Amino acid sequence: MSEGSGFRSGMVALVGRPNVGKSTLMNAILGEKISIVSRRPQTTRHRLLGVHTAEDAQMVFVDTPGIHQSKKKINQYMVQAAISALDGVDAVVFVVEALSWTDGDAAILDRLSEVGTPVIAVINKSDRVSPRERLLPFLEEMQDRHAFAALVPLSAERRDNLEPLLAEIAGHLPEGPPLFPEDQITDRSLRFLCAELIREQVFHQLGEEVPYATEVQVEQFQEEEGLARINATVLVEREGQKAIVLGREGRRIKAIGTQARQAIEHLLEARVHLELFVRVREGWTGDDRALRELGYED
Ligand SMILES: Nc1nc2c(ncn2[C@@H]2O[C@H](COP(=O)(O)OP(=O)(O)O)[C@@H](O)[C@H]2O)c(=O)[nH]1
Ligand SMILES: [Mg+2]
Repeated sequence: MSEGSGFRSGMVALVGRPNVGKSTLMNAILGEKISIVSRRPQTTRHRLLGVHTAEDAQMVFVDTPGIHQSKKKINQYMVQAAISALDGVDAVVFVVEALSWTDGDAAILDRLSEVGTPVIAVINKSDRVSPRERLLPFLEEMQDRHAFAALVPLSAERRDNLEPLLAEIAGHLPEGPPLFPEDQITDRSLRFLCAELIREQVFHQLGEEVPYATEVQVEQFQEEEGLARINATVLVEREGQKAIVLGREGRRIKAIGTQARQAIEHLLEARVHLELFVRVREGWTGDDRALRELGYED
């Protein structure tokens, strides 16, 4: 990329309260699932980069855990990860849910107002609003709340109206060469993404508090001629949770493994042999050392 070619590149933070669709939006833009999604809040735990390279611009999205209040150590880690993602970005995409403005949104907007970075508001889940005119008063209220660089109603799930958002973002990026090779879509390893796809199934298949007490670690990851052999441990905090993850006659862990294997096969474009083990690590969500060992760094 020669100088003055007009190519733009930069970093874009995706922020918003839990469950508004930040990860869905990043996956929709990338056309590839790299960030896991569920109906429940706080599915995303780590900062994750998603690289979108177009003809004239490269935008590096920072998907973050949602910003919310909590006393639990692991939750504080997640909020810190979200807030530090605002450092040094060229634009912020603030995701809210159509027709739903909460105290949580207001608290985040307060923090964003302290940063000098342009903020683009995405009004997600617009597919739920019909007729479309019902959005207009909400858009007007949004306009009064902050001098947003733009307001973009869209549906991340249906990949509807993403283009205006991408054009808007590109306009805020400085001229410069790509930050990542154009075939790279994330900063995370396949190993990490596989662990996340297993964790996503825990979120999908287990109710109540168990997913929040669960972590997944890939112990072995071997790729050979179109076949990947993966061994992973599902960590929980207590014996009772282990029994739930295993399920009667091991049926639950088997179903988790089957669904996760399919998702991993899709990601790797290879056949996958997946073995899952369940282990108890007492109180890991409140233990600094355990959190560090499991990759929750400051
Ligand atoms: N109807 C609808 N649901 C969506 C849309 N985007 C995300 N969702 C759903 O909202 C939930 C939370 O999404 P997720 O991306 O995990 O939210 P995050 O916590 O902000 O990352 C999931 O059940 C998604 O399927 C959308 O555009 N329309
Ligand atoms: Mg998320």
